[in-house]
Amino acid sequence: AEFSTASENLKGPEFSINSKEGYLTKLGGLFKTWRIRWFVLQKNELRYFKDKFDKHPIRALDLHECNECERDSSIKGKFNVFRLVFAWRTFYMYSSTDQESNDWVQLINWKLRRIREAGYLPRNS
Ligand code: 4IP
Repeated sequence: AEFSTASENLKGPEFSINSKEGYLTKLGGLFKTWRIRWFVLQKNELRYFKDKFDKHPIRALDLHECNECERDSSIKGKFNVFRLVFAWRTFYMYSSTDQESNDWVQLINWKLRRIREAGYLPRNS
């Protein structure tokens, strides 16, 4: 299904209160470059796009496979960072405000708790 990103008020029906989208600056994998990307969290999937109007995500992350999402203060000179830990990679990203990062971390953790409560444990590798 499609949803409009043109206005905050024009979301499709699947874009519930448990969804979130916005710009985050993320760290590259092997090559450590910070890039601004459009992130969309829907159901148990976090996708990021090169920009807001792209149809195809750069990557879709399945939260079933996520081990942890926490605020992170290990990166010098970057504020509001949080990390998303998978067996195969840890993603680092930050938003422009402390509140915004907390909102992402809280919503993702709410989803992670629900996944755990449903009995799902991430694979080790
Ligand atoms: C890229 O650096 C971007 O940071 C990519 O992020 C990242 O891929 C690449 O990681 C990194 O090399 P340049 O833009 O300078 O080429 P994005 O995909 O958001 O554009 P990830 O895996 O983080 O998406 P490696 O692991 O491919 O080096």
